Amino acid sequence: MEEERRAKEAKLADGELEEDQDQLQLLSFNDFRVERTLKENAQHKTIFVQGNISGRPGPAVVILEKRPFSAETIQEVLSESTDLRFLMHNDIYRQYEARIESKLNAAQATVIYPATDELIAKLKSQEKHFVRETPNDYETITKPYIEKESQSLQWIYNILDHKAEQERIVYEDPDPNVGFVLLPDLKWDQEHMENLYLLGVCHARGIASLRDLRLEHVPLLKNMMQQGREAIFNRYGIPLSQIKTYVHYQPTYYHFHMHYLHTSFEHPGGLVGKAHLVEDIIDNLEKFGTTYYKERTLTFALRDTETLWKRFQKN
Ligand code: G7M
Repeated sequence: MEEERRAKEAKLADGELEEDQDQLQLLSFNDFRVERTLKENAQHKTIFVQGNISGRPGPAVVILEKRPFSAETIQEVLSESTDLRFLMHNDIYRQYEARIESKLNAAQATVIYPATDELIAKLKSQEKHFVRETPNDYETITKPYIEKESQSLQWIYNILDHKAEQERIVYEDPDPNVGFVLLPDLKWDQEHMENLYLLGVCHARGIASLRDLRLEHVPLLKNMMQQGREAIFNRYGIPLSQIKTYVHYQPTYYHFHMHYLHTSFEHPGGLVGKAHLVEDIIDNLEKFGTTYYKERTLTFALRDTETLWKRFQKN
């Protein structure tokens, strides 16, 4: 299964195969059958569902997230187009269920097909465990996992080669050493500035993650952080001091990339045990030397369904 996927990826990279998933253009969820709910979160107004698309083998995952209200359309919401169903009255307090017309009440839907077992395991809500990864653990446990079992990087290569999401690019520096592509993260609807979330993907290949960063990468880090923030300010008007930049360790995808979020957006990916501020990374490399991340024991959280957690358990 894993070998098949890698062989297909190699063919795709060589242009021998047309990307058949590109034919999957859904107009509704008519062909989608729900199998199970992987995770739901009332606070974030999200649900992660595993199911099947009729006529297509293997599982698909749908992630639905209700979009926040926006000041621009609130007058349209608070108009005769919204029906009110009375729920209760007490003194000055009245509660209704508001039935808002569908175009003002949209949800963001992300469809992942075909969804790998590893990705499903990652999305499924599970207990988290902290792991302390020594440099030796990295060589003997994490590196073999990255080489054999980590998620495909095809979507990243498609972005860098302008084969996908080309029209969404906010900024690009084509330099092969310090250059990168900046574009909206899959999670952002590009409308609500308080949820602003972009991704910077470097052109340089061979930096799998934080672990591989050395002093020679400081110009890349500074360039991605500074130019990325300036591009966000130029496009969206968010002050530089309100854009936080961090990288994940462990990431899901092992091609170096940076997350850019509005400071008001407290995404779970920004928690301790996952997020490393870019300013701190630069400082550590400059003050403590090029092998800082090579020699450190790094601590992070993994879900107990993740393959990497199982690999750490075996050792
Ligand atoms: O944990 P890690 O640092 O690997 O996070 C990867 C980020 O890439 C997440 O924030 C995802 O939402 C984002 N992402 C994943 N995919 C598959 C895509 C994609 O196809 N396009 C874009 N723009 N972002 C993606």
